[in-house]
Amino acid sequence: MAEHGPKCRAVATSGHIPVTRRMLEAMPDLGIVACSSAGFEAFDIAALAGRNIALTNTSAALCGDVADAAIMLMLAARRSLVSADAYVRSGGWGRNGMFPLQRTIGGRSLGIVGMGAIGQAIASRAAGFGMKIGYWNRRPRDVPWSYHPDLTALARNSDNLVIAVAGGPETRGLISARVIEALGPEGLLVNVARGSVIDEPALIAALSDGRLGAAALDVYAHEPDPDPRLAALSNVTLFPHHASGTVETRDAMAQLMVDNLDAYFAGRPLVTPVDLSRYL
Ligand code: 8YV
Repeated sequence: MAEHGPKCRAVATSGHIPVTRRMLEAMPDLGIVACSSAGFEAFDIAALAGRNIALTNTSAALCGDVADAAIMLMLAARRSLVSADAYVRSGGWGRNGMFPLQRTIGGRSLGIVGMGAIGQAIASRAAGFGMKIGYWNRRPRDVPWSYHPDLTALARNSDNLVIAVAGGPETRGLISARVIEALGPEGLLVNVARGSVIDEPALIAALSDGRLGAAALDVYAHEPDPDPRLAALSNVTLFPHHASGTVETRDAMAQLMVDNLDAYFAGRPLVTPVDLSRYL
């Protein structure tokens, strides 16, 4: 950094790699950090804002596939896709009793935690399944779904709860033991946001003793080595932080990062700038 930093005007990176104050100090001419991910909780936002360095991200490119993955996880958990697949492969179909009946999602309630672009994409898909949709957000949004200012009450009134908020200190542990308890023994918790949003020890305890029905997780407190107790639970469906992992979306994310850099160097308005003041 000491050698090359002074020549850098832009940084292209992923949100999972820290951008620290010390790194920024080594780049006195830096004008933009173009992030290839939606999340950027590893970045020192105060240090970026203090220097007026622009930040761009790619949530606009991935919300469709992440919303699809949330619905996929909800259906996979509710319809026992993983154990059904194992059941057919085992050759035991029709020999060891019937495969158990599952729970429908049509007409059931869905609580969405976070009504940004991803939350809205999840809601419009869930509406197609005839689900009753409520949401929690820091403030109400101009959407046709019912707003619940109290997250615990939303969980209590939801059969399924999907997390779609940004990570970072503001949402750390938002899905607390109390919220998990409110979702209850028939409830399903789906997380396509960040592992840090859930109190994971409380989640594991509730899943283990039946106080929470099931969980379907794309993200974990520890990646890529999630708590092994999660993999040991039959009421958990696991996905390897891959909600945006399609050829089309990863291409679109990379292209959006490049488009932002092009705009910056051409002196045009950035395509997807992040309003840093929202994160200070
Ligand atoms: C990917 C994500 O895991 O964009 C994000 O914030 O968490 C995911 O889309 C990641 O960006 C790929 O590196």
